Amino acid sequence: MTRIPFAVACCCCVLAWPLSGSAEDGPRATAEIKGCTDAAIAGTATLHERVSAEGIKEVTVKMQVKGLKDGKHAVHIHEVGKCEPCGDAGGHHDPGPSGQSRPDTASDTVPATDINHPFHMGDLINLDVKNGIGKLEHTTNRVTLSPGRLSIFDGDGSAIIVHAQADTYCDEESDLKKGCAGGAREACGVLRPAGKP
Ligand SMILES: [Cu+2]
Repeated sequence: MTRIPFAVACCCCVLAWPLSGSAEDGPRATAEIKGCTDAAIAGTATLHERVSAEGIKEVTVKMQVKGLKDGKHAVHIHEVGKCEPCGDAGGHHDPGPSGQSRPDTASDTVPATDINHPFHMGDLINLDVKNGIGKLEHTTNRVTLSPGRLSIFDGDGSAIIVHAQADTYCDEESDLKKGCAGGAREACGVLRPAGKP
């Protein structure tokens, strides 16, 4: 006689998500944030794409990170889904067609002619750290999680980087100088597709 395991019948229950979303709900992503060198830095980032009434894809980024110094820290989506070491995340996500991923070139004798910063597609806002807890919530329509030219899930993926200092949102027309986009890389997380929470 063949017996069917009793537990198999229950596994479908967890798939019954509450109907909190709408037809406009898009994909989600997440990243586990870790310090580049300091193991005390840790946190998470969650990203959620929605489609506006006009058909614009908007991605809400939420982050919480502990272990950073109080103050503001630059956050960007970088162009490669690698964090070990943090330098492997490359420049700022900026698929182009005329992208220049390096934000600050003041030390160059011949500056790049096409500096997009602070308008790289992956440029976000500063993480604000108070009493050791950093928080960020920001909605951008410069990137998508779904496939397309601005998708963070291109061939080599993307990572989210937290820098040691604030992004001054320096612009080549006025105030580019070394470190103005946040300076050293302090924490990093590889962005991965995620299901509903
Ligand atoms: Cu960055």
